Amino acid sequence: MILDKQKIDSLNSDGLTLHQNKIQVLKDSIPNFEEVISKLVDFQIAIPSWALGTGGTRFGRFAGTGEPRNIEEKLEDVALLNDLTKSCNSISLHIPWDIPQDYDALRAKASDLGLHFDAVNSNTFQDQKGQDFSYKFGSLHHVNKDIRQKAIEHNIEVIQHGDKLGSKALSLWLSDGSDFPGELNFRGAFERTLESLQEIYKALPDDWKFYIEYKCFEPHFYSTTIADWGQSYLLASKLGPKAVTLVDLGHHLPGANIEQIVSLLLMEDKLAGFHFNDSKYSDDDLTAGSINPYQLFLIFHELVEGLDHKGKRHATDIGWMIDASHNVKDPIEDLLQSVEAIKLAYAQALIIDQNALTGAQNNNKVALAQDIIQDAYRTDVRPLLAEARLRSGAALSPIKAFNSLDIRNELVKERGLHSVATGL
Ligand code: LRH
Ligand code: MN
Ligand code: MN
Repeated sequence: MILDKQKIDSLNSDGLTLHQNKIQVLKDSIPNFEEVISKLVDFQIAIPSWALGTGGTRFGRFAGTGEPRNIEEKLEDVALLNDLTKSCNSISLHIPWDIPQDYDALRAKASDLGLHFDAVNSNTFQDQKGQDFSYKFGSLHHVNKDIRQKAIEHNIEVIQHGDKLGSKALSLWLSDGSDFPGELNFRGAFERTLESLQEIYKALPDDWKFYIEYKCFEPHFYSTTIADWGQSYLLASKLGPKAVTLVDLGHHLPGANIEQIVSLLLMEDKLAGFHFNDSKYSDDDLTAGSINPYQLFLIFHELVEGLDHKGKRHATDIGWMIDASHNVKDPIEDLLQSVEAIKLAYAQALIIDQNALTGAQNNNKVALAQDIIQDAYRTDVRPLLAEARLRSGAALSPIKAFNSLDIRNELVKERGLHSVATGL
């Protein structure tokens, strides 16, 4: 389904007067107003192919309706998201949940839709049909060299798929770990993982990055071989400059100060980027900003400050992606909410008075420092996002547009009620 631009324009004109009143207030009060708007226009967030169908949990999945049945339809869903927001112009594929067939045709379709391919993800956390070996006891850290080799080869194949599609990063989440004390020699597991990663690293094209994601637990419940940012950072440092640490917000122990982790990784040029989501307990994969929007804002505060300090570009020098999906919401609406929450946190961070904050910090004015950042956090920046969307030809209110244009029912008409997203 392709969105009719005229319908978006007509919805936008309905809400225009109210928007103009709201934006005027912000124009008058934000000194760097135009700079903020242009940064918001530039800021794009990749959509993971697996979030376009309902995610489910280990206890079951309640399928949605009109889910995309193949990569082409997944691209179409991302294009819908992008037409509504002009904030998500790429898709991240997961191999083998997505297996590209005709690379040229896929690239052409993506470019017709104004999209490109973000990082490609490998998968050695599941056995695939017909596989004559098992990842039950791990993959890249496995004690058996042949199984490690299979996992290495899979990652190299994923690079090859991505290369043909124009991706520039391999994203690796290694589920390898152990469930019981005594099961695993930690040092041996780490050394084998490093050796396996070195083989994969050798196959990376020069202009690629290698994202190494960490996760504190699950599917294993005693140890995980890449459990935290220290372990990922150690591997990334030993591997070389192309290897960097990926932060998935749901992959930390409760209470972790994620913003401080982000600040230090950025300082060391080792921050790959993000998998945005939110959680109350652990890897809940809830909509970004749905539980703790203040944490998201504090993370963006460190990002903006750190990227500016390094003279790096916000939009392109870090990999921004959503990794959230759930059982109960329409996946497109859910992703629209995540995109909105991420960009709100970014906008709030952009309007912090950095000079005043540095002054307060250098004079130990604790209450003042808190007030400065909370002043930005408590500003209603929703009209800034709406203005950025208006200027880029997107919808003033994406979720309202999704519902008034009855997009899900249009997709059901095309794909049927019971279509199931591949890989889920
Ligand atoms: C692991 C993880 C990882 C992806 C995705 C499917 O929990 O977040 O980023 O592979 O799940
Ligand atoms: Mn993730
Ligand atoms: Mn996860």
